[in-house]
Amino acid sequence: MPRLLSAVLLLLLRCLASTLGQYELCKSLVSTDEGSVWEHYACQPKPRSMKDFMRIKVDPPGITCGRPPERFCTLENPYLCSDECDALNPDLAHPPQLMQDNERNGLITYWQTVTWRNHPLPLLANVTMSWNKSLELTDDIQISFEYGRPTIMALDKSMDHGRSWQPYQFYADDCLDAFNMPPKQVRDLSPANITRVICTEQYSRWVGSKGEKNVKFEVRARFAVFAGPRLQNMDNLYARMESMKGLKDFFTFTNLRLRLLRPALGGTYVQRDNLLKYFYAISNIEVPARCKCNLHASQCLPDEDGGNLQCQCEHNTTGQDCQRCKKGFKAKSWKAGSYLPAPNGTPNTYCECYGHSNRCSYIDYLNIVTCVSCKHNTRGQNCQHCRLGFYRNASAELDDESVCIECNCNQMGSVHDRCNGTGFCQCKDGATGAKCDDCLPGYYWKQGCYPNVCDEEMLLCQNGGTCYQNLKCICPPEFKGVLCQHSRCEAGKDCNGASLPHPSTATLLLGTLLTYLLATLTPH
Ligand SMILES: *[C@@H]1O[C@H](CO)[C@@H](O)[C@H](O)[C@H]1NC(C)=O
Ligand SMILES: *[C@@H]1O[C@H](CO)[C@@H](O)[C@H](O)[C@H]1NC(C)=O
Ligand SMILES: *[C@@H]1O[C@H](CO)[C@@H](O)[C@H](O)[C@H]1NC(C)=O
Ligand SMILES: *[C@@H]1O[C@H](CO)[C@@H](O)[C@H](O)[C@H]1NC(C)=O
Ligand SMILES: *[C@@H]1O[C@H](CO)[C@@H](O)[C@H](O)[C@H]1NC(C)=O
Ligand SMILES: *[C@@H]1O[C@H](CO)[C@@H](O)[C@H](O)[C@H]1NC(C)=O
Ligand SMILES: [Ca+2]
Repeated sequence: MPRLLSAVLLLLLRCLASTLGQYELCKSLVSTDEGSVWEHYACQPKPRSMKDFMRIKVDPPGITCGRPPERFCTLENPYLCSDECDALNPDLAHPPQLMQDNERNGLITYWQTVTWRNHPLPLLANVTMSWNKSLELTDDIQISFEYGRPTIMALDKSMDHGRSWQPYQFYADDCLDAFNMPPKQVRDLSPANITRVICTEQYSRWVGSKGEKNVKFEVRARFAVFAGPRLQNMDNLYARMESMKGLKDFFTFTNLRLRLLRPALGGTYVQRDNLLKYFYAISNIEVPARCKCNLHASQCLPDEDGGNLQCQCEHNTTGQDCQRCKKGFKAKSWKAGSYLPAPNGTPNTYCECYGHSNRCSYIDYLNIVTCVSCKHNTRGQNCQHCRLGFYRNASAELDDESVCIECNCNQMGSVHDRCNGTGFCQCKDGATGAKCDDCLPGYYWKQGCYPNVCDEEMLLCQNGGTCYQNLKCICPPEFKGVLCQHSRCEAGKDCNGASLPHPSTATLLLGTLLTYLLATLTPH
């Protein structure tokens, strides 16, 4: 009964976990026959708007409008130049923080740059967003431009806190002209090249400054390639995250950078006589993401001092991204959790490969996660067994490189090259010893063990023969047979009439002849 009860409890718990949403629970107390124990699951924090935690920096210095105060015009009506930007007047200032504020009462607030007074020098601006935390995109990045979207811009990302950068997506009204790239859309991408960096013309063409304000980095459309159009099959996406190289990393970042390379032009060429209508203005940057906690935390909270996000690590891990083992838990190598197997994943506090592999893979039809390419002659789901032909070194830990010792079975003496848990090989008839390189009594070794032909006990050589290395009897000339048991003069044959092949026989005959001659010649 208690077993049934605990099974029911476990089932209830799993249901609860699934109503909570996937991977929201890191562990739970489960009753079993042995009392209450913790069950551990792969877990991740909920997505949220990361706008609230980003630090924004704009470059170059002086790019923000209003110092000194200036006028600007609109693209639709170039003669309407009544708008003003003044950094010192709160009602007319357009500082960078207006890209991340929470707008109220329908009042749109925006950061605005200086106008393109220096034409034909390009009007360039960088907007760099930093979080000091690894994040994973969960939905589209959306940048809202007032007064028209740029005709050329690039989105870059960094995964190492700004030390190195890589392009994320290019945007232009003419991709070939601006970046020498053919225009693409996410829907042109196949599952295999979904992480390709593309240039898109979708968000850069002139549609009127109020027509469409948003520029997106499409996350949802990329997820949909694996999870279906309504993202109904997230399990499939998560399975791909585990198996497809670079997929998880593609959505991971610590910093983003918008490089604004040419402002909206109103659908025509630059009109040099009115450069006050060319500038950039961004009202909002939406970055829906979750903290990357390597599937070891379900909470991610700002710390007290810096306001930096910090995973609340479980599974005896620690670090900003739960990327290390806690002190005292170093015996096991650290490992990220896995989304697999569905539905609860693996916290990987026990999907260990004992240091013999650094790759796990999901086997669909078995619904298990297993180590792949186990090294050091190990094998098994956790590289916890020795390969055939090897046995476990009893004095070595499982994560020792010399945990598996070669059986070294003698090829001639053993049935096959495998051995048992203590290194004993399986011997052929007559062979013995741990490696089967010895013979049992009554057998001799000659590329394997063969029954003795002769010996000093039971299989004695007869008629004066001598036993040579248990292999054969060396018989006196008159005898033959395996044990020299047959006389050469048997069955009434005339031994004397035989030819004289042997010098010793000749000597013998000569002796007999001499004796005979002497006997007849000597007078009695
Ligand atoms: C923007 O960032 C890029 C890449 O780091 C840099 O090469 C460029 O000079 C920056 N542009 C401005 C206007 O600061
Ligand atoms: C970034 O985060 C790390 C780890 O939480 C912290 O030690 C460091 O001071 C932070 N840096 C900044 C600039 O906030
Ligand atoms: C992605 O792959 C598909 C088919 O494999 C190909 O048609 C398409 O051009 C590729 N896209 C890019 C951007 O390379
Ligand atoms: C973490 O360490 C504690 C204390 O040793 C242990 O009881 C617990 O089972 C560990 N948790 C995991 C997920 O390994
Ligand atoms: C067995 O493991 C011990 C401890 O690591 C090591 O010193 C020893 O050499 C290993 N034995 C063999 C035969 O490899
Ligand atoms: C291996 O075989 C040897 C010899 O038959 C035996 O003494 C030993 O107990 C076996 N070891 C195991 C682990 O089966
Ligand atoms: Ca705003």
